[in-house]
Amino acid sequence: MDYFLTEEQEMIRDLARQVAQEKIKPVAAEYDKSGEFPWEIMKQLAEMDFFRFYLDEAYGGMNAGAMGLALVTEELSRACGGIAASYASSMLGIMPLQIAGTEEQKKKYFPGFAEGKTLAAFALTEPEAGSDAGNIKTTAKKDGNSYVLNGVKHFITNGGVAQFYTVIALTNPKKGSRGASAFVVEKGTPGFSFGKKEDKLGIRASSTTELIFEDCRIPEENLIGKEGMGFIIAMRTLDRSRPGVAAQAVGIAQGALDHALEYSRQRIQFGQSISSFQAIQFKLADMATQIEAARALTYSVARMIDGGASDYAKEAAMAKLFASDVAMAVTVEAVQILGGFGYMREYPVEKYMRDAKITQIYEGTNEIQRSVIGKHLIKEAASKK
Ligand code: COS
Repeated sequence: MDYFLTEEQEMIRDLARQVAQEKIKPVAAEYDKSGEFPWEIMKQLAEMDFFRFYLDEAYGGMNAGAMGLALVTEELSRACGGIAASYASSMLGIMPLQIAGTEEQKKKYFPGFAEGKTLAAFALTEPEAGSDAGNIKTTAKKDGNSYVLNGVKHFITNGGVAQFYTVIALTNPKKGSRGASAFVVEKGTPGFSFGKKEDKLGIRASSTTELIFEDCRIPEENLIGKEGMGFIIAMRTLDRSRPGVAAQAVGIAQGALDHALEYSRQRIQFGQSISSFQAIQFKLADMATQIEAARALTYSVARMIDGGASDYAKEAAMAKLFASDVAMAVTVEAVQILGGFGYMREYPVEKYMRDAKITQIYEGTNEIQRSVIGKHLIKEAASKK
């Protein structure tokens, strides 16, 4: 389908596709097996200016917006969902600063990020605050010109590898989520350490760890926005990042379809290639149609964000929900087309199925996305009366 991309968007997509197919695809299985962080790939992406795409020109960026980020994330995911997650989570990490950071904070953190010298991470989730994000317990107590952080964040993508972390913590625990604030915390700050590294089903090239804060003192300048704005900043961050998860899901699904289609043309059974059987053709047709619908929705939401829409929470949730369900369904079908070979680690398709699963879970489970969409529908209906 022709999405009438601008020349710049086509250039970004083509470059991402080339890097993904030439540099990432050949090593995806290796990183999946070892679970090691793809430093070498991140270095190459940095050298090719990939960390500039999503930033404003004023800070060394290229202003490619949500659409640029979606195109890159999709292409990287088509080759490896885990490597794409490491890249996209870094963009997630800077979003709170883009939304509510001061000029000083942007000038401090963005230029190095644009050059690919630093990675970032976003830390909201805690053991008792997953879907119920308002139930965080980490505290940030004001003490003179500092805040002192105590608590544990878990399941943090880019944990340990990022140089700076945007962290949501309670400055007024009595107020619950309305007493939450956002901070930037640098790796190496005394009292800030990393706990266990998770051993995951999929996206194994990405690093997922606990963050531990024990009397971690940070300067008051590290507050992002105002005290009490943390939950809203976190929700607005997720509104922006969910189309990125949708793009990751589209890419994973497309990668699985690419393999299944190729295999079906090569595989001979009953004296002919299995692609000549209607049973296989119908599967391929459904997979391709679902992917295109997911892509169209994802790009539309990205364009809505870049077009300056003020509220896109519902549409972002729709894209994430739809595309991730498509990714799961398509990757399961891809394994089915490859049959016994699809089940073997020797073939790349089972990895796509494992990588797809997280897109239905992180940055808000699909049950949470349905709840966000439902609440918006009811609110919109009520406001029309
Ligand atoms: N943009 C701006 N403000 C928002 C918002 C959004 N998208 N969503 C909620 N808010 C505001 C509400 O307007 C409300 O403001 P007031 O306190 O001034 O009334 C406040 O935030 C609380 O909203 P709500 O009552 O809807 O919060 P809940 O505690 O019921 O939780 C959900 C809302 C479930 C949607 C939220 O907790 C969520 O998204 N959970 C999933 C978290 C997630 O995605 N985790 C992934 C980890 S991060 S990778």
